[in-house]
Amino acid sequence: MNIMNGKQLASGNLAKRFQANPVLKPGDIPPSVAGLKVECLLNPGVFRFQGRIWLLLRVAERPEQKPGFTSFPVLDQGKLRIHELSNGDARLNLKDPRLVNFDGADYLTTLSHLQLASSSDGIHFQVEPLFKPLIGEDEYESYGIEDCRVSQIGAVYYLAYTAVSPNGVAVALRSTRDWRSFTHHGIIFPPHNKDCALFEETIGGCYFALHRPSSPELGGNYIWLAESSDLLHWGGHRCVARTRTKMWDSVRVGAGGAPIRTKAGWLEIYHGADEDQRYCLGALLLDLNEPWKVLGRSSNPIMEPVAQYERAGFFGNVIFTNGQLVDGDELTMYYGASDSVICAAKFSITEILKSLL
Ligand code: MAN
Repeated sequence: MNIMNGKQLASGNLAKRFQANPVLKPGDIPPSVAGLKVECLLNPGVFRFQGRIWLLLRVAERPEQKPGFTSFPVLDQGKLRIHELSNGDARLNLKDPRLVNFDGADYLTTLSHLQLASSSDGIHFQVEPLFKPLIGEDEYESYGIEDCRVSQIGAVYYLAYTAVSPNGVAVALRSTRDWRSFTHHGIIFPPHNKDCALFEETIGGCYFALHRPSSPELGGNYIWLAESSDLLHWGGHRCVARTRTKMWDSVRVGAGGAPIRTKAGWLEIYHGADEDQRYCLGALLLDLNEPWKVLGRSSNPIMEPVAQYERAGFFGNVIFTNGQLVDGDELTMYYGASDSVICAAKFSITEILKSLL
């Protein structure tokens, strides 16, 4: 049974939230340049390195908004440029707080980069100013880089993240051994694609990735599986999880962090959103040797946005994860709450697996 703020939660909720939530919020990090404000700190990648627990934070910034105007930053050949539009302009559409639509073209309200923070206990994090932030580097990243999944394969950390630009929303890859020098491999899944989680070991000699292409006219926002011999060139595409009408994941689904090896199969925590853009978490269980075979899937969410910090914020009613730590049966999930702050919760892997039966 889960108790939060004295209230008992629905049985579908298996999460034990940290008392210290949020563990990081926008005020905990200075803006990357004068004139910008950190609007949201969210959706961290998670990994262990040199005996510590690390988060790769998504830092979303924009200028302080002046009354009557909407301004947002973009990168123009690596240089920061601010666009400013009058709110009175009939061509401006601000319906979705994450997007600026002007004259039919979409921009993002914030520009995101990635910054490292570390901790000895997984609760108290310090931002690591000596580690350089990762920022958008080329024409495919000029609207920023977001929601990075970190997968460790051998001694190499692979960073699969969302690269946003006028070319669309795509998945790009960088890799590092020491978090100081990086190899930028470019786009691995072209638009529209995001939510890419690389498996941390090969299966039958192949690398595997979950990813989320979107097919707007026919089809939808579904989780696909791909395989590769070098992590750069992907084929063998298969759709493994579609949205489900009238359920909590009826409009979009997308993978969370790297799939977790269990005796029962690969456990993948994923997000699902419904018609009201309410983002919950559920689980998928994939066959250990044939990961395109789905052995189980949550009928009810394992975690729903019910805490105050999950219900209200930059984009309310959102729990979004792209990283976790596993220690025996204990899974520590880090997540963005309401696209505003970073929180954490613990789960028992056994309890998640039982809920799939
Ligand atoms: C999309 C992405 C995420 C974000 C969610 C909820 O999936 O933009 O970064 O957290 O929407 O807004």
